[in-house]
This record gives sequence, structure tokens and C-alpha cells, in this order.
Amino acid sequence: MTVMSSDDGGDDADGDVGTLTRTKPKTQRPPMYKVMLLNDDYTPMEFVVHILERYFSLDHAASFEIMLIVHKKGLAVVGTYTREIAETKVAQVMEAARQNQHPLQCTMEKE
Ligand code: TYC
Repeated sequence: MTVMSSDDGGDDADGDVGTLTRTKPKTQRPPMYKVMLLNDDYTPMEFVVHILERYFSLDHAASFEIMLIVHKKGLAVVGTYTREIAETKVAQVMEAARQNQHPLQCTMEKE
């Protein structure tokens, strides 16, 4: 080994047993979590729309569309966040549902 210097990762004259040199720097991305709303038979549609507008920064039209997807399909992903943000969104939705005595459920799942 001639081109590598002592601590560049090569197994060379200095006797070290290095790891391969990383040519492409590893970009660090945190794990992401999908936040989902689940359908039920009792939560009013308007309440779900309000939740989507308030906690998921969606405009009224987008909120109404996603609410209808949940209503028809049973669930929908309403956003994707890092773990802490996703946990906060789930807690906010569950607390708002509890305060208003609606059975609305919000869950998260690692992508
Ligand atoms: N299915 C409810 C109804 O008919 C509406 C609803 C939509 C409930 C989405 C929950 O996540 C939900 N009133």
C-alpha cells in the first residue's frame, strides 16, 4: 500500500488495520414516522376537518379531502414527521378528541 497514509483507513506499512475510506459522505437523516387518522362511526366530519386544519397545517379543501379518504377507506396518512413531532401531533389530536368526547383515533408508525 503506497498511496494511503497512516490513518486513512488503509492496511499499510504502519501496521494498522483500517476500515475502507468512505468516499461518499453519509448524510444523516432521522427516522420518519407516518401519522394516521382512523375512521369511526361517530366523530363528526367537521371535527375531523377542524383537526386537520389546526394540527396538520392543511387548508380547508385539503382537510376535507383527507377527511373523506379516511371516511371511505378507513384510514389515511395525514403527515410524516420525526418521532418527537409525530408524538406531539398524536397527543394533540387524542387530547382534542377526548375533550370533545369523540372516539377519533390517531396513531403513528415508523416508515
Ligand atoms: N365516519 C365519520 C362520520 O361519518 C367521519 C370521520 C371521518 C370520522 C374521519 C373519523 O378520522 C375520521 N361522521
